[in-house]
Amino acid sequence: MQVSQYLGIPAVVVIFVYIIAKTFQGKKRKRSAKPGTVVLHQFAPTELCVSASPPCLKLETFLRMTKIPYENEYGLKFSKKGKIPWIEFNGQEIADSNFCIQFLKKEFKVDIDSHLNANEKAIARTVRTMLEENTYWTLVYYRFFTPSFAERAREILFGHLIMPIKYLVYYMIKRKVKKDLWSHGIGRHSEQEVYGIAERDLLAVSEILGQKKFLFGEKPCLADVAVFAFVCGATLECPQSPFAELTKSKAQNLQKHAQRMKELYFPDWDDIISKKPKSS
Ligand SMILES: N[C@@H](CCC(=O)N[C@@H](CS)C(=O)NCC(=O)O)C(=O)O
Repeated sequence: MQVSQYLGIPAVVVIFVYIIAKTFQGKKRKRSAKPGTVVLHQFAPTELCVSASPPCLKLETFLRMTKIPYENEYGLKFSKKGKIPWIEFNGQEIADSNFCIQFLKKEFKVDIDSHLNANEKAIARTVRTMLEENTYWTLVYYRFFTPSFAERAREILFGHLIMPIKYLVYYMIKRKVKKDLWSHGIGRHSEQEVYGIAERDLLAVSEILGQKKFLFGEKPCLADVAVFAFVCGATLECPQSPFAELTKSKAQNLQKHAQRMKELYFPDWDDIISKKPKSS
């Protein structure tokens, strides 16, 4: 017997819309932070990663590198553009990690790319954009369409919801992700082709990095932050994935690079993940 037969379809729809609204809107959009402090809206840490989301981890690492005062607001409150992460600063809301970084660079007069020459800046942008606009989607594919990981993804994102709701919400999100992957184009390829794309992207980054400490020498830049964020999300968070395999074999320098970044900017990594702060 279906629930709708007990309650009627309109009641089921109303309850469902109510729960979804509560889940995604939160009670209060803005939180009060001290003037001059950035509020970073992002997903809560998992037991493996400070943030499983590359754009979130990139933005938090940038804040730490530049020593900009910030507070985390963990949850599923999406920006006006419909994505996470986003920031609030002195009453303003800025969406999209790259627009947040642009804003913060101006506001705090910081530039983590100032040591790069014009050619390096061009390569850095190319690396970051490839990881964020192309390789990222191979990770989304892995997370939502590898059965063993999909279960974990459901718990990470919606584990705090009650039993049937988390399955329902996850089912809807998975359908949306399938459409997103199709629209991007990557969703039209076979699994083998998708991971082939990921491998070629990551090997390109690995080649540029070579034996250097960071992409352009001794000092990390924003592209290093993007590499770090992607590698953590794809390997620490997904230890059984083809990405993790690659960083254990042909691209070991990427894993070492991530470890270096982690030691520099997240000495408290284990502390953060062991406390498992919850979404608000
Ligand atoms: N270009 C954005 C990408 C952010 C992004 O893709 N966030 C994902 C989570 S990792 C998201 O919010 N997805 C929800 C959606 O696409 O509807 C940024 O750099 O902030």
